Formats: sequence, structure tokens, C-alpha cells
Amino acid sequence: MNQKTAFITGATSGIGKATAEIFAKNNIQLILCGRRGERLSELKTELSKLTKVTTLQFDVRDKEAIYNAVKSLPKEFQKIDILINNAGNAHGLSSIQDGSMDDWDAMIDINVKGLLYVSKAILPQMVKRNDGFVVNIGSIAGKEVYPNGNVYCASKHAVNALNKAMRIDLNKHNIRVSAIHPGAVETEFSEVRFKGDIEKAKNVYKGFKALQAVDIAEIIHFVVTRPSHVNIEDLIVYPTAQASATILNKE
Ligand code: NDP
Ligand code: 8X3
Repeated sequence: MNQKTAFITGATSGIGKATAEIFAKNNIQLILCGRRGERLSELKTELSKLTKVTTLQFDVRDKEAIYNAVKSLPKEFQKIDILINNAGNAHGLSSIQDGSMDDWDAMIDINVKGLLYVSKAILPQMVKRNDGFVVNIGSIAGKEVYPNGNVYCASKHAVNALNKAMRIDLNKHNIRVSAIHPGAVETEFSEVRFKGDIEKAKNVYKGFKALQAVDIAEIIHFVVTRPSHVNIEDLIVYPTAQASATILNKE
């Protein structure tokens, strides 16, 4: 089988990092992206033992940086088969009237516009080849709205819509587009949401067994390794203790 190359945004932590690890074990060549350079270098050192790895350090909000990064790829990484649009976070958890406009900007700029910018930089080569795979990491927050989730939920509803839009527009170009919508996954997500308040972040995952990043990564690997005529459109994945965005069976 031809070796595939995957471009993973948000590879420095959580779901993106776990996906990089599983892809590496399965001989998928990796382009790992994120802002934290030190973490990218560490991951490159570790995963280069298993597969070919290169890293790109950029902020998904910076269009020019994305284009320059993609242009700078070494020749053997220039053909991108799989794009994992994973970079994103929640910033804050406040009622709509109390929300911080900086947090709103961050979520819309990163989760929505960042995903669009990265896709725009990579899709043309897939269209030209008539081949490619895009996996968009949405959220249960893109299917439901929960108290104080307002703008994060709106950003993930946008990802849900863009996932459908991409599949429709790219269908004639033989490009597969899938979305995975996790419930609670124990990553650095809540640390970011609560601006480094570790205790508050830990509390989110207390009293039940949350999903781990590897659980989602295994599913992403399953999705991208289906035969070429199979496209899994949309998956919601919960921990067993969770039944909806707000119903969680905690001890
Ligand atoms: P983490 O905080 O562990 O990882 C987030 C990743 O996104 C990091 O690698 C971070 O890298 C990257 N990132 C954030 N902002 C930017 C930016 N401006 N530019 C480039 N990269 C950025 O969280 P998760 O792994 O949980 O989150 C991954 C995805 O999963 C997100 O889209 C999130 O919304 C989604 N999700 C998470 C759930 C959860 O419960 N954890 C549930 C449902 C969906 P760096 O800081 O180095 O740039
Ligand atoms: C992350 C899951 O429910 O915290 O997207 O928004 S939730």
C-alpha cells in the first residue's frame, strides 16, 4: 500500500497528539502542526522512530503563516492525503451577557476561521489530484447548546455546517469528508477553557470515566482507513457516563 501523509493541526496535545501517535504506529507519514515549538520538536524526535515526521509551527489564525508553512514543506511531504482539522479550544464558560469579547474572538478565529484557512491552503492539491480525506473535529457542542457554552457551541455548530458543506462541494472531486463529535475527553481542553485553573479543569472529569484522547484517535484512524468507497459522515462519541451535552452520570 502507498504510504499516506497526514497533516494534523493541534498535534501538540490531546486528541491531535494521540492521533499522531496512532498514525505513526500505522506507518502514516506525519506533518505535525501547532504553536508550541518545543512540544513539536519532542514529538518529532519520538515519532520519527516509527515514521517520517516533519513539523510546522504556526497559529491557525495567521493566514500568511499557514501558506508559508505549507509552501515550506520538504518535497516528500508535499502531497497531503489526509487533513485532520483538529486545532481548537473553548475559551471561557460564561453567560452570553457576561462573555469576554476576546474569548469570543479566539473561538471564532481559531475554531472556525482557522479551520477554513488551513483547509483552503490544502484542498486545492486534493481537488487537483481527485483524491483526499478531510476529518473535521467537531464536538457535541456542535450538535447541542448548553448553558454558558454559547459562543463555543456556535463555533462548533459552524464546524458541523462546514463539514457538510465540504462534503457537498468536494463530492465531485472524490474527496472524503468526515466529522467526529466527541463528548467529554480528558485533555488540556478544560485547562484552556478555565485559563490555567487546574483544579477547576480537573473537576470537569471527576466522578466519571471521561473519554481519553486515544479513544478518539483510534476512531479517527478507523475512519481514515476504510476502503476508498466508504465515507463515514458523522460520528458522535460519548463516554459511557454521558447521554447528552448536559446529562452526565457522575458519582
Ligand atoms: P487540547 O487543548 O489538549 O489541544 C488543543 C490543540 O489545539 C493543541 O495542540 C493546540 O496547540 C492547538 N491549538 C489551539 N489553538 C491554536 C491556534 N491558535 N493555532 C494553532 N493550534 C492551536 O484539546 P483537545 O485535544 O481536547 O482538543 C482538540 C479538538 O477537539 C478541539 O477542536 C476541541 O474543540 C475538540 N473537542 C474536544 C473535546 C474535549 O472534551 N476535550 C470534546 C469535543 C471536541 P498549541 O497550543 O501548541 O498551538
Ligand atoms: C468539548 C465538549 O461539552 O465541553 O467540545 O463542550 S464540551
